[in-house]
Amino acid sequence: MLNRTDLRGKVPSPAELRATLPRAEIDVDAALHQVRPLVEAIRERGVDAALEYTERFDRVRPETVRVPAGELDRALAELDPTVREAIEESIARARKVHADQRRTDVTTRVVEGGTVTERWVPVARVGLYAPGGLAVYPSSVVMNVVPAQAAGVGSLVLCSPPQAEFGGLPHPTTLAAAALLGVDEVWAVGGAQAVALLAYGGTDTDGAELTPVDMVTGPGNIYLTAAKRLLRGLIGIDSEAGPTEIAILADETADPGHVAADLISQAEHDTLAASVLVTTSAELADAVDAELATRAAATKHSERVLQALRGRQSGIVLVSTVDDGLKVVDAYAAEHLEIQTADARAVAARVRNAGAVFVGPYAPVSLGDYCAGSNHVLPTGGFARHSSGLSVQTFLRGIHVIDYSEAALREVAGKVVALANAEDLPAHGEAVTARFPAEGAR
Ligand code: HSO
Ligand code: ZN
Repeated sequence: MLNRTDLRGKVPSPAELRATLPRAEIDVDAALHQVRPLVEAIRERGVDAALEYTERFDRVRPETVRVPAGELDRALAELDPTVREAIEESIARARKVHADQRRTDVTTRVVEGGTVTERWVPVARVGLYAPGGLAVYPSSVVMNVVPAQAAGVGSLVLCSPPQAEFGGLPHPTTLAAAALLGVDEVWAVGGAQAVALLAYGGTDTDGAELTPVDMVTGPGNIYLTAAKRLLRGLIGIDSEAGPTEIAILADETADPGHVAADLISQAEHDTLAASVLVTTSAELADAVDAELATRAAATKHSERVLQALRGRQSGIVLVSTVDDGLKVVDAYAAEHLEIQTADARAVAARVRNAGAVFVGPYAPVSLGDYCAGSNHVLPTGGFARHSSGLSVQTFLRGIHVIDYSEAALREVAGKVVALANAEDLPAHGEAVTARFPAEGAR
């Protein structure tokens, strides 16, 4: 079922590995051309333009783009109690983890009378995006909102596309999740339009104002990603989200049924989703393949799953040792990495590149998607080599506060002048010596 790459006895360098390992190619640049006029139109004509694009792409035109508060209450009242309890559990666990991520301000006494403090200040206003369409992601509402709230972001607005079948409102479970999280500003706008409207702001058909945001986070399709890329700078963005990836590093101790179920779980997201097994055991590889065949045929989204598993982005990589396997998964830098080997904890501790690591037989990626307490907005496409998933840190800025006394400045004045002169920027030095005229310079 899965493509095989045999690296037994010969693991190439990380750079070579990156070139050979399966990975979906997503051409965001191609989407930029299509998104640019849309962004321009929304900059010029705000909500009117956003509604035109909404009609074209979502085939529905909401009466007002701002979702009336009563609709949030209604969605919550009508939410299935079992789902409500599950969302509440997901929120509670995520809040626990994210509360511990809060940073405290640190003051360093550099010299007597001279301190530098790093003050962590939340972004003032953030736009969060929850996709609609094919999938409904109330869990992504949780994963975006919880860290922003834990960081202390004062103003949060959620955007999600309007759905024709819900009378031009976003999906009711998305609205209910927002209500449970205490987010009361929700706008029914999706994709690239949402990012542009959040960045530029606008006036609704009934006069309600959308105040521009400082930052936009949340996963979406390639057009949304293109809009984020175009507007980056005017607004801050999280890392670009591509199709979901799961890599599993397993040895002969892994249960092939579990491995197959986990590979399928992420393949369910998208035909471009990547499911990669890296294993030291050819027997396990065969057994997983067999399990995949039966399970993929039986699962609800069979067609999508099969396409993802058969795609060039998915596959099995055979290696000689767990050490070699670690080299492979580090080069791949998966969004999600499961370790299903003997002594999984020790192996997991050696991983350098992954969005999140799931340790041992009882930590499937689906647990992390919903209820582990960890965040599920994670770097894809190998970005885990240099980026992290969403966290409280995403929504904080560190401001350096420099506080020096006269004596402390005097003590280092000569060094500043020397560096200024070395850079041929003497006015920099003069800004210091001007404070000490008695010392001879001005
Ligand atoms: N696995 C996805 C998140 C998700 N799964 C949402 C289910 N719902 C990307 O980490
Ligand atoms: Zn998932």
